[in-house]
Amino acid sequence: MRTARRLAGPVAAVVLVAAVATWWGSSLLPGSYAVTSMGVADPGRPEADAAVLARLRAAEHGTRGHGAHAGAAATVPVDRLRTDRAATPDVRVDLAAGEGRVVLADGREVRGYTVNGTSPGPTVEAEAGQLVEVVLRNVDVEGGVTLHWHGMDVPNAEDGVAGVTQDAVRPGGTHTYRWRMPTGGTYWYHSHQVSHDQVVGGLLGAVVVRQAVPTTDVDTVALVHTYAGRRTIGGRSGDTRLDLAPGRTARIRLVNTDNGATTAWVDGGRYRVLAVDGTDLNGPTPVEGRGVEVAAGGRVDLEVTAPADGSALRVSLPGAGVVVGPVGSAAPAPTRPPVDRVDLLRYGSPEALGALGGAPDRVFEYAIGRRFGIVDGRPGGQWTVNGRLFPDVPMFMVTTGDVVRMRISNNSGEVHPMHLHGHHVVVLSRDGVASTGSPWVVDSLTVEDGHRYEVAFVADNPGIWTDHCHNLPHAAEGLMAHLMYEGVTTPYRLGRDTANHPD
Ligand SMILES: [Cu+2]
Repeated sequence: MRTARRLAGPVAAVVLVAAVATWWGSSLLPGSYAVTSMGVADPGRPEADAAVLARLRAAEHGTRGHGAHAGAAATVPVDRLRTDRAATPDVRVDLAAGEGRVVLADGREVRGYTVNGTSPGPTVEAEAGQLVEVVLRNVDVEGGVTLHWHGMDVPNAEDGVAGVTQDAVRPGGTHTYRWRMPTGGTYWYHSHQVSHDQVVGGLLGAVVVRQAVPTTDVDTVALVHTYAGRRTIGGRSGDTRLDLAPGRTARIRLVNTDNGATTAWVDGGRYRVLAVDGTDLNGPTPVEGRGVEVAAGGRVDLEVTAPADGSALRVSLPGAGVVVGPVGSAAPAPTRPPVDRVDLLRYGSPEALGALGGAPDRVFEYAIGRRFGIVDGRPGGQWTVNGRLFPDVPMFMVTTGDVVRMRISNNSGEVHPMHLHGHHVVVLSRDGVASTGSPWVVDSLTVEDGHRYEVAFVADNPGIWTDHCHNLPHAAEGLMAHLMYEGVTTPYRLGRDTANHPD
C-alpha cells in the first residue's frame, strides 16, 4: 500500500510526460506532403442541407487525401492550368531576385531583398487584355524564390505559391509566368516562398493595368512598404512630390505591402476613392476630413485635384506622403490620421450583383479563433479555423461555376487581413448589415476582432488556391486554408524536408 502510494507520483509524471509527448508528436507535420493531403474537406452545402453537411462531415472527418473527392471526374494537375505558351507575349519583363544590401530611394541602406537591384522592384505595366510574360531569375536568394501576382486572378499554375503551384526557384534558376491583364486595376507582386521574411525584406513591386483612356491627367503608383521599421512610399520615407498644375487631376495608386492595415487621407484638399483592389467603385463621391483604410495587401486608388490657388495638397499616411501641386508649392502642415473613415460598405452607389446576390451553391464558414495548442511541435496560443488547428483546417471544396458564399468571422483577439488567391469576392454584409454602397470587391479584406463579413464569389478559376491571413507571420503560424476545385491535383510538395516553404 505504502509502495503504491510512493509510486503514484512518479507514475503520474511519466503518464503526463508520455501524454504530452504524444500530443506534441501528433502535431508534427510530415517532412514532405502535398497540400491536398491536408485539411478537412468541407463541401459547403447551403444551410438547408445542414443534415447532409453533418453527414458528409462525419464521413470525411479524419479522411486525408481529397483526390478521392474528385469522384468520377478526371483529375487535372495544376501544371495544366496555365496560360497558353504558344502566343507571342505583348509585354515581356525580366525580374531578377537578389538578397543582401538594399539601397532605398531615400539613400538609406537595409538588409533584405531586391528585384533588378532595387526594392521595390520595377512596376510591371501593360494594357488591359495584353499577354504579359515575366521571367523570374533567382540570382542569389539562398532560400529560393517565387513570384505571386497579388490580386490578379491568373491561372493556377501562374500563381507562384511554392509547394502548391510550383517549386521554389533555386539560385541560378528561372521560372516563367504568363497571364493576360484584366480590364484594369492596381496589383502587386511578391515572393510566396518564406514570405514572412522575403516580403517584409522587400521582394516585391507593383503591377498596373494602364488605362486605354486615362480618367485623370496623371497616374502614379505609391507603393507603401516599411523597411527596418520606417514607413516609405516607393522606398522614400517622409514626403514624395508629384508635380501637378492647378486644377489638374491625379490617380494615386496606393499599394499597402505591409503586414497591417493603414489609413490614407488628404491634407489640404478632397479626394475620391476610385478603386479598391483593382476594381472601380460605382459613383464615388468626394471625401473631406475623413481617412480611408488600405488593408494589408490591399490597394486603393485615390483621385485628387491640385488646388486651383496654386497650393499643394498631401496624400498622407502615417510616416509618409505624396505632396501634389505645382513645382515649388509648399506642402500643407501634416495632420494626424482622421478618426472618421470612409465606410466602404456605404460608399458610392449600389449596382445589381447578378448571380452573386442570388442563392449560393456552397456556403462556407471561415471562423477564426485562438486557443492553446501545438502546431508542428510549437506549443502556444494558436490560430484556429472553425475550431481546429492547422493542418486540420477546412479544404473548401468547389466545382467550376459554383456561386460561393463565405462567412468570415474573427474572435481571436487580433485583426486578420484575409486574402483569397485567384478570385475576387464581393462584400455582402458586415455584422449582418447589408452593403448599400458601390459593390465592394476585394481580394484583401480586413477582418477586425469581434466582426464578421459575408462575401460571395463565383468559382470560375479552377485550381488549388490559398486563402490565408496576409499578416504573414500569422500565415506562417498556420492561419491558412485552401479553396480547392474538385479533381485538381498538385505534383508539388511542401514541408521541412522539401525546399518549398510558401509562408
Ligand atoms: Cu492574421
